Amino acid sequence: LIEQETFRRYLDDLLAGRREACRATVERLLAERVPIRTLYEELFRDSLYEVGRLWQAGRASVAHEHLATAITEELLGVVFPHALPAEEADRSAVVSCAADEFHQVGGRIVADVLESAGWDVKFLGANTPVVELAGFVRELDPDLLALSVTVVDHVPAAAAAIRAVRAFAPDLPVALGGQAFAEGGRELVRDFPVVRIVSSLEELEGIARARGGRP
Ligand code: B12
Repeated sequence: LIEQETFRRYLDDLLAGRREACRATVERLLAERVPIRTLYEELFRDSLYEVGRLWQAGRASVAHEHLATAITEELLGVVFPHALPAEEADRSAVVSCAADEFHQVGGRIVADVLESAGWDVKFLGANTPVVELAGFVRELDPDLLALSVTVVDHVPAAAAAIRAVRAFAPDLPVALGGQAFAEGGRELVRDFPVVRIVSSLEELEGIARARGGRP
């Protein structure tokens, strides 16, 4: 849905740190009524994936990657008011990254998608310690816990969080997602009940809209 040319220009602006130009592209796409999910996946996600490839190839520096991420996080805040729902779903979720996981953009998108489906969402961001996360879930008693994991080595920390939460909420549905599960992370959480690995925002929206909202 997003034209190649628009994407390339946005990526150039992002790597060069041209915040206003990036914002103008996003505002134009919003005005053209490009679906929010398309912006999340085809613009924000795919441009950062490309930044990652450039970085890995030595063609973008860590500073440029930080710049690109900072602009993206700012733009998520620009898009969010356009994603707000007409009615509330009377469901709540806690969304967090696993302990040690610093990649937080995906988790934030997940939080915004649930919120735009009418859910009441608390997003804890990157690197939430297991004990803190469990304590917060106990306090809030949400309908869903969603955990984001990017690096496969952090899947055991997500598993530890699920174990800690299971001690007082054995039936709480848990949704797991992020790049770690595209590459081997699945094996590490296979034996947990009521845990579902969700691989797309479309699937997440389906869960959010389903009656009862249980994965
Ligand atoms: C920005 C970035 C960073 C930033 C993050 C800052 C921040 N504020 O988030 C910083 C500098 C901290 C960083 C650090 C590191 N990074 Co980094 N980083 C990236 C980069 C360029 C973009 C990440 C991103 O935001 N992607 C865009 C988001 C939107 O995509 P996403 O997370 O996949 O989310 C989508 C889906 O997966 C899904 N989703 C995500 N979570 C969930 C959860 C649920 C429940 C659901 C339903 C869906 C879902 O929804 C999203 C929308 O579709 C990636 C490149 C890449 N491929 O992503 C590398 C990348 C992830 N990093 C990488 C590496 C190696 C590292 C470091 C180990 C580097 C180092 N040596 O220090 C450290 C690890 C730090 C840590 N402890 O976590 C590698 C990972 C390789 C691997 N296979 O493990 C990548 C792939 C780069 C590369 N090509 O090599 N990084």
